[in-house]
Amino acid sequence: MSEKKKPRLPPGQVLTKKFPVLQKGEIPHIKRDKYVLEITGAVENSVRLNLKELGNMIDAKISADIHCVTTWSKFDTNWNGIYFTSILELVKPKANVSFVEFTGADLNFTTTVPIETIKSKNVILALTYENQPINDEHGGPVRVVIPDLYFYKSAKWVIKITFFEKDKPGYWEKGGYSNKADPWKEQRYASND
Ligand SMILES: Nc1nc2c(c(=O)[nH]1)N[C@H]1C(S)=C(S)[C@@H](COP(=O)(O)O)O[C@H]1N2
Ligand SMILES: [Mo]
Repeated sequence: MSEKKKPRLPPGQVLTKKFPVLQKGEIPHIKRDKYVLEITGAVENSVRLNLKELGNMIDAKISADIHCVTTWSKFDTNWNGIYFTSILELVKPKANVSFVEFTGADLNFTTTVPIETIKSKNVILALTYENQPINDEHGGPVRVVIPDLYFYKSAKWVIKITFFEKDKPGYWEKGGYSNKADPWKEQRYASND
């Protein structure tokens, strides 16, 4: 008996070889030597880390297929960065923490995911794309990569990570997009949840 194999392209998606650039507004241009990431909220140990400190924490390398809710997918994108399990060890979230929020430098952009999501071994805080520092268009110097969810959950230009006890709707989520965002379940809109 052959097991039914999961297709590589989620339902309703179209494969592209290009790497489209997508954001709600203007592309922020962050000075690499001024960049600071604040990690705070319901944690024992809030931290502020510069790019050099983050670079020293790199411990992850992933190859991921990514899926945008506007229907493009791209296979085999390669990123290096930091596992969130390493970040959790550093900041020590309080016992009742259940969500994490990412804030982009394009202010007002936020997105949240359950804390379980970021413990996955294919979810990272990325510092390189194809072994080069991430450019401004794709969210440099630091972005999130969560391949298992529609790509709007993968915040670009992350300047703040906040741990919460309760969820808070993010930018696209407030606009009617799914808070769960599972491409395999085609959870594009809140009405699909
Ligand atoms: N800060 C920030 N992150 C963001 C967005 C945004 O508007 N601002 N858009 C999201 C959306 S909808 C997508 S598809 C991806 C696009 O990433 P890319 O431009 O590297 O392809 O970024 C996500 N992260
Ligand atoms: Mo998107």
